[in-house]
Amino acid sequence: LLIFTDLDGTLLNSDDYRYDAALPVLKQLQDLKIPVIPVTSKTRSEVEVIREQIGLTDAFIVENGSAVFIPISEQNLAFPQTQNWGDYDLMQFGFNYTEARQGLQKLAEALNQPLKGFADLSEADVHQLTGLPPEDVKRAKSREFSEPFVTPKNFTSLEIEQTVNKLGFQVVVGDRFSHLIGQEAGKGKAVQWLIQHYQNHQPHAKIITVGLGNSPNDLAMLEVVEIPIIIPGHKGPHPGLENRGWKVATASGCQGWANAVREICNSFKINL
Ligand code: 2M8
Repeated sequence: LLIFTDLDGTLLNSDDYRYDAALPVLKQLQDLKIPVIPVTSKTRSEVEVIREQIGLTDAFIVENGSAVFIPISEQNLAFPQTQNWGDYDLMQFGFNYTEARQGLQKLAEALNQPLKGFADLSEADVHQLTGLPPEDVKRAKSREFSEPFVTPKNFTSLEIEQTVNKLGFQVVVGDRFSHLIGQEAGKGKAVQWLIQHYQNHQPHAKIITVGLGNSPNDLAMLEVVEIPIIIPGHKGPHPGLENRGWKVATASGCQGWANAVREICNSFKINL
């Protein structure tokens, strides 16, 4: 079993970023050596802190599928195509941050509209927009591959997407923020790449992939796993994820995550 999971609104509650209800399940998964792989809009620096807090040790995917970080201590896995990045093997799909910033400037020109990226926002602005505590704001602002910007209200998602694509970038449009990422990046691509490498390492194993997400920016990930699970918000599943026949967890946030993962594991006779 390989478990791919979004963080905000999925493993972490959307309002208070808590994860306590999922801790017992996470601990059991670690004991059973079942990898839990974050797949998130967050930065490496943000994910490093969360991994440490919740005891995750496996690979993780950051900035909307811009990069996969594989801890070098996982010596047993040989990952070609990667480069060394501190304590990790890095597989980069996206641009670097300077390129993402240039892309945002081009987008602002093409839309003839000033746009505010994370680098243009003060720490106080980001705190106000996200509710993240100050030390986490710093980590959210330390981007390496992509730039989130405040979604402009006077354009449709389609208009933003079409303009961005013409400029040679991709955009993941969210309610609050949109994320400018490289054309080769994406949660689906990064997850597929990582599944392939786990499979290459264990060619005879039947690897079953589970994905958990709560928003349309998780679609690409949910589409490439065998068992996609939607974590609903307080008012139910996000409208962008409805009518796909996918399993919906019985609660929102970390409680829903824990319930759903426990149920899936039990269905494979892994008793949590
Ligand atoms: C941003 O990401 C969220 C989704 O996770 C969003 O687009 O609303 C990112 O900047 C991320 O780094 C940050 O932690 C998060 C905080 O809510 O906002």
